[in-house]
Amino acid sequence: MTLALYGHPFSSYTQKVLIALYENATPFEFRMLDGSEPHASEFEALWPIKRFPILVDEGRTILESTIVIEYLGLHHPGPVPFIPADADEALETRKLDRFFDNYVAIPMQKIVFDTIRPADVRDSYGVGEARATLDRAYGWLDDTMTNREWAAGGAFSLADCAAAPSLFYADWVHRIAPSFGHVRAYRKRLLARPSFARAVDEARPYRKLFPLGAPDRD
Ligand SMILES: N[C@@H](CCC(=O)N[C@@H](CS)C(=O)NCC(=O)O)C(=O)O
Repeated sequence: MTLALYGHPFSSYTQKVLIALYENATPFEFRMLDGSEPHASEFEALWPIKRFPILVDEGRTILESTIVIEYLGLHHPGPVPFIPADADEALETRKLDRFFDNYVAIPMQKIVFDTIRPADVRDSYGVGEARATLDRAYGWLDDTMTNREWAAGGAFSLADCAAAPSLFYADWVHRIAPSFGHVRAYRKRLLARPSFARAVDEARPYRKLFPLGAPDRD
């Protein structure tokens, strides 16, 4: 049995799933999406939407990073359960996962993708909205993290897998202000977590690809 993950080490959603795989030392084969064949064609045939990562497990294709992590918990469990057994805690975990994807990662991507558009079709209004969303998200998260070590309030979970790369890159494109001390401290804790530290290190060679220019830190 071989799990195959199609993705790219510098991609935030790929890192979200890599964290989960590394947390439980789950064996898998990494299929690099850098435009080269045969992975490019295989990936497009499996998921015409062409958003990565995707996981393939013995012919079954699992789409969407959150679903991949839920799938790993169900079919390839390890010591770290990404969804708590308690139903209410599970809801909180899924809520925070949605928060990081929808209100941190998506506005962060909006800002990044806008810079690689041709200059005459840039969307400065949309980028302004994305920056405002990030400010509101940082504020809400700062309150939420006041007494929390990990995002959902209990152990390390799916929500932290989502948080780590989204806050990592969001801070690069729209700095988390010093007034959001709980968010900054949480981002630091995530960077110190071995699973995410490994993903960050593996992505270092690609920093020159960052369209806004990677800052000289982290
Ligand atoms: N909702 C998707 C989002 C995945 C996503 O946006 N992936 C980015 C890489 S981080 C991507 O595929 N970008 C390529 C593109 O937009 O063409 C998930 O959770 O897996």
